[in-house]
Amino acid sequence: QTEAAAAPTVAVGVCLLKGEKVLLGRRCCSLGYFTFSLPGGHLELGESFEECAARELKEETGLDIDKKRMEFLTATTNKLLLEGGKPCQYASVCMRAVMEHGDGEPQNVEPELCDGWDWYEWDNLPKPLFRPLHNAVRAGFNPFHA
Ligand code: 8DG
Ligand code: MG
Ligand code: MG
Repeated sequence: QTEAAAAPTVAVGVCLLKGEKVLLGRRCCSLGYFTFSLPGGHLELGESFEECAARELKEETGLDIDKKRMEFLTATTNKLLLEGGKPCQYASVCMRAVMEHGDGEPQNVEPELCDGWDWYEWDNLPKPLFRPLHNAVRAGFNPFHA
């Protein structure tokens, strides 16, 4: 986000499920450095949540999942926090898609931002989790039963 980020931002996280597992990647950018995060990013002007989820997934993993396969989950949050001393507000939306035969494997398209993608069981998530995901898990969120 730019200098004058006075307005709230909308963030979209994507729970990509494969069997009993969910896709996470370890971040290697400054925000949430070394934590495991869902693919995701910021909603762009004019985008639907489904379009944003499909675009971010494609940009970050190379996977082509049609926006029609993106399901809206009701696990939304709206948080005011400090980022580098500045107040930032994130409204976060969570989307879900289920991997199908022929979808291929995720690639690490943005190696400057992510160490790599892997599949993890929800009951055995890696640590530390990216803050928004950590908070959701602590609040009882589970994309397999949402
Ligand atoms: P973009 O420029 O591609 O739009 O964004 P990005 O570079 O992919 O951004 P990001 O840091 O991955 O995510 C954007 C913001 O969204 C980040 O500041 C934190 C917030 N965020 C949530 N929930 C989630 C989530 O589940 N996954 C991700 N990746 N970000 C999330 O509030
Ligand atoms: Mg992105
Ligand atoms: Mg991202």
